[in-house]
Amino acid sequence: MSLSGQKTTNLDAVVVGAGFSGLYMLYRLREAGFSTRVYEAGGDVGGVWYWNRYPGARCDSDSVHYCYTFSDELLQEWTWSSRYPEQPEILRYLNFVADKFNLRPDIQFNTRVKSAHYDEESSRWQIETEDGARVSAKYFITGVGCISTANIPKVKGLETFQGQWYHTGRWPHEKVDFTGKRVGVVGTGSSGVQSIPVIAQQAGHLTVFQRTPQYTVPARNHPYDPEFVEKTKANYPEIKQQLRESFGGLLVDSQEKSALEDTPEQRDRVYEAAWEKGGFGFAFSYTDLTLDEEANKTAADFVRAKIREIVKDPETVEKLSPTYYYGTKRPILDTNYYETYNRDNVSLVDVRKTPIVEITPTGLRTTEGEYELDVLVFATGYDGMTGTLFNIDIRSKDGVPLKEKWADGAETRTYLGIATAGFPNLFMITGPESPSVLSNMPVSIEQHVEWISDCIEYLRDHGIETIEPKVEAEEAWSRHCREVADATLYVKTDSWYTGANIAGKARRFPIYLGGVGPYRHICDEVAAKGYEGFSLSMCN
Ligand code: NA7
Repeated sequence: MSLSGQKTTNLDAVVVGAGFSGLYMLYRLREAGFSTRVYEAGGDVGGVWYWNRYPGARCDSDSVHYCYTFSDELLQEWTWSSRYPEQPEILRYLNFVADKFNLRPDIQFNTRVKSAHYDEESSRWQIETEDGARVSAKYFITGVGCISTANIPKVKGLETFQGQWYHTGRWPHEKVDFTGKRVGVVGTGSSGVQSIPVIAQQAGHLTVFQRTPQYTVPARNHPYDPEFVEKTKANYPEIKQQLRESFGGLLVDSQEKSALEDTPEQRDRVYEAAWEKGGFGFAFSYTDLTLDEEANKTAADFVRAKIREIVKDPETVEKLSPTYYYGTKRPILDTNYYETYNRDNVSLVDVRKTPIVEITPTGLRTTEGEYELDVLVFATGYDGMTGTLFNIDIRSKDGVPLKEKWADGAETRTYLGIATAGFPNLFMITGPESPSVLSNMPVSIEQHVEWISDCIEYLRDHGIETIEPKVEAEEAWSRHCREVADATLYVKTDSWYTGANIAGKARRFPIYLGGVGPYRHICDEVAAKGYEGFSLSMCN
């Protein structure tokens, strides 16, 4: 019994989140015989694909690679319609997975985990949900996603707005009708770039409020032809292996050389071919685009030239032309993004030059003037990487909140991006300092889930009660992670990767850039050496 008189449920594992991570974690743990419950804040499965229902939302890794590969049967049964399907299709896929493996009975929806405190005496996590239920679990596993806590700017006057306003990551289930309306979109990251061309087709007038212009490359989405699907399904064992060994969890044509080894004419041909093919291949055209300033400039110049070629109005070209290092914010894929600015019903406001002052009952006011709006869309992103973890009051064996442990310093401080010292039996799927958001997420998720479930089975089979990183192993990993990042241009750009989009957030680069394949080998070696770098304590 808990102090409140409520009965405490005892489980082997509690998993937070029923997206790609949580669904597979549940499947693996249940298969291994562990009693497991998943808590999910949303009303159904899907994670990011449950919440992100904005117009134009779609994946930007090829769908045949943006999926689970753990079940051959699943790979054969599910057929993707196109290269980058829209959100409803991806959500249908995750529902299909949940039904196929009968996962729903162990998922509690509409339930947010409020706190998870480690109790050293019982060697268990004491978990409380927002509705007051208490659960005790040996293992606490977060599958909360890296970008799931919406960043809604604290603009004066939002509560006075008489129109409708939405955040792309908290989109309503009902269709939002923009027909004939005066719409404002704030933000031009992936969500803005995907939604702007679609909204523009319906809106009476669309005003885009842009703070940082972006490099974006055509997605070139297209339906898959049946022959391609058949061939892919036949080759999945090989594809799966290639994805797992690859740098980014993607299969792209990349040239294993510096951009500076080619002549300007050769480079143009390479970039043009990648532009025509569409997708993330452009970002991998050469090996040093995010390493070397001069190499980077060649890709940046190419995209800026494309903007000049596509967009008719010179003033808009000027506003749309990015100046940061190409690829150091999340690369974006689009369908007719730059072209959209040639429409008569679309205008672009540079809110870096003329900042947003307030939202009024009838619109949005910048230092330059007021824009009358019926609908306002915030495509303003997320408190990424740590935001959602910090929303849960996670406390160490010494009662230290995770948020406090990670408050200061140049590094987030994890071991392998999976665990953190002081928090025994806590596992983070695609946690900070793992490849996570700079990889094709399902590939990284599968790797973590398999590593974690293998680890938990090992603990059980060897009579081990707890596992926890040694401080020195954690320090070495965090340092390695930072050193790899410091050798790149990523750290020189303000982005949600570095936390610069959230006021007061520690500025770091909590993503491992050593590559998905090499990272997998590091993790496997740690396990093969009996979980080297972890302290293991035996059951009494
Ligand atoms: P992003 O990529 O963080 O983009 C958010 C955009 O919103 C970006 O253009 C921001 O400008 C802009 N922003 C944020 N706050 C403000 C304020 N206060 N005023 C004006 N503009 C603002 O989020 P997305 O949802 O597009 O994409 C998230 C990830 O989802 C994406 O990277 C993929 O992994 C999928 P900034 O660049 O910070 O100047």
